[in-house]
Amino acid sequence: MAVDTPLLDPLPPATRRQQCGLMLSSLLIFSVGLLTLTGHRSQRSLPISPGVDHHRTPPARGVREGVSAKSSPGFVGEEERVSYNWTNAMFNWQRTAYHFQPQRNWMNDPDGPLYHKGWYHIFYQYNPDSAVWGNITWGHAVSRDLIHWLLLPLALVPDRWYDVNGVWTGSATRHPDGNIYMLYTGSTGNLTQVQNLAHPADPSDPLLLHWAKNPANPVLLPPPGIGPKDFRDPTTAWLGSDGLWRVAIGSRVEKLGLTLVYKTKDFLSYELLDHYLHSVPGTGMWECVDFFPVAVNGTKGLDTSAAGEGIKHVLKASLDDTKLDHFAVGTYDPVEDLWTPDDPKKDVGIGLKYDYGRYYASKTFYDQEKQRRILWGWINETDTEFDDLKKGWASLQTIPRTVVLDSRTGADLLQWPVEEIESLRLRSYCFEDVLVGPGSVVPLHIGSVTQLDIMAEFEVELISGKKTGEENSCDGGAVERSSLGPFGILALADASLSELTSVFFRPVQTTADAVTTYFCTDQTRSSLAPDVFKVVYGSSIPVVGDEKLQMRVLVDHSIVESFGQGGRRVISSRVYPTKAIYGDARLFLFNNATDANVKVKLKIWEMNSAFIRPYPLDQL
Ligand code: DQQ
Repeated sequence: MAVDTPLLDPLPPATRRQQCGLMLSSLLIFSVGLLTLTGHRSQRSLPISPGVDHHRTPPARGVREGVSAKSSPGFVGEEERVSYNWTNAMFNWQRTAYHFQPQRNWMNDPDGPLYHKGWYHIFYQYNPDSAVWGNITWGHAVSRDLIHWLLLPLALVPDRWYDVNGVWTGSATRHPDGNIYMLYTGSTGNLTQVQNLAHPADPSDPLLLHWAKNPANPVLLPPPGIGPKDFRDPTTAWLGSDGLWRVAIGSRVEKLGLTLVYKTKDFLSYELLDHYLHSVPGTGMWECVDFFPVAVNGTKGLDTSAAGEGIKHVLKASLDDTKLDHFAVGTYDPVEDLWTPDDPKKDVGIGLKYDYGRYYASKTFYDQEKQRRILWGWINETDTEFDDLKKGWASLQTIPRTVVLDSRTGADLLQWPVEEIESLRLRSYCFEDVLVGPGSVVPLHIGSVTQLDIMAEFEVELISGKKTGEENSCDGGAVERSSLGPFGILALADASLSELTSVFFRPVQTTADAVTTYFCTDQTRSSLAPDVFKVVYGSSIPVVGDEKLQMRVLVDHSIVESFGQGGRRVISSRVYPTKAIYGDARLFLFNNATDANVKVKLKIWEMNSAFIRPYPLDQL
């Protein structure tokens, strides 16, 4: 494969790699890049062309069993697709290097995260037998730093009548007396969803290797009026001033998405409240509800039971209908056990999302060691299950993110990769004041670009009169030009720009005095393969006061995780390039504005791989 075409190779070698601290004052700009960028729009659609290697999409098993379909959204319902001629080298490249994933097979939701005696624990929905959803158990891993992981034996397996069809999602509650209560959903032989309780067999074991199911299981059955397949995913419990714990469980009544609340003293017997914590018409089944306090001011996380002055509460639901995690910030009344959104127009399911990309079934926990709230989220594949079976694995977890209320807007959350990820940073490169003119692509000559942590800051300079009435969304992708954007980075691009994943801002002059900015990821050209899902993701993003436009992008092989304005908006994408892999992957800046220059400041680190391997149990 050609490494550098004349188009991209005019920089003298001395300017290619600048160690941090040196200024890169000028870079050549290639306006032909614009033509290259605009010439591939047709790749956004994925026609099924006649070919020899057709395959059948496996039937969605999750729906039958009462949970979301687990196939890629673009492929559900399609009977046949063309299969790309993937090589083992391509499949091997897709495996991530510093995101958590088991060694093989299928993983979905994070479960019961907690910190215990010096170890972070993550449990996860896991199929030990295959790379597709089914036969769900709880995988288990521990870490000292949330980055390097040691895989432990399965924590919970479907071996009782009340979970024989799957040990589904659940949450941990740490009692002030030191006990851990693990509540999880079991799917019974007739697919009824019930709630069960498990305990560490030996709470003094830092690894929490063995788990015991409570003899009183199931501790909760679907209440009257709730469908047997609409009752799942208990939250971490929070303690009320009456000394009783509250547990929330997601459900629906027809299209009314809702959260039930139970009170309990001992996690064995429960009283169902006669009202919902909250409900939103038209939102359908709420899976994986999460409910937690955030400080109005300050950067510390709060214990799940914190309530009162200076505290807001976040309610999150993973919507079965949208396959996205929707949240709202609001006020919790701990006496009435009611939660009210601050802005009813941005209620759960109709307002903000944690992540505008491929992201679902998230869960937070309070890290009492570092007084922070940490958010885990599941990132599924967007290729076909057929290819996942060939690869032998599917899906990963995000880098754990701290989550706090955005004190500048008062209405958003800020999600940010835990600081421990910085321990993976290797060689760094600084680029100062890179000028990218309208319609230009600028190569960033650094070392390997498949494992990166990129911080970029953009200043926009309008070079002609203001224009209003232009495209006002992410929908047009990186190729839809307007006077002020889009501009950003092209990650995982090949030298000829036939494959690229763009992460960009699009400021739009909505009125003579106001600019609305969008933060977007365009995957439509991320791969030449026809059998992967390629869309444009994104959202408007508040830019407050004199803030510059800032993005952080974590590139880790087939995942590109992007944070705009300090994590006010987040987009996670899965991408499967065929050419822009290994040493043939490149990184570029681009500016597709018609009437603006952008000046870019970048700091980029190559990232080490994390150790994720089995715990050496024989050495215990
Ligand atoms: N995954 C679990 C369910 C949950 C769904 C089953 C969300 O408990 O509702 O694997 O992805």
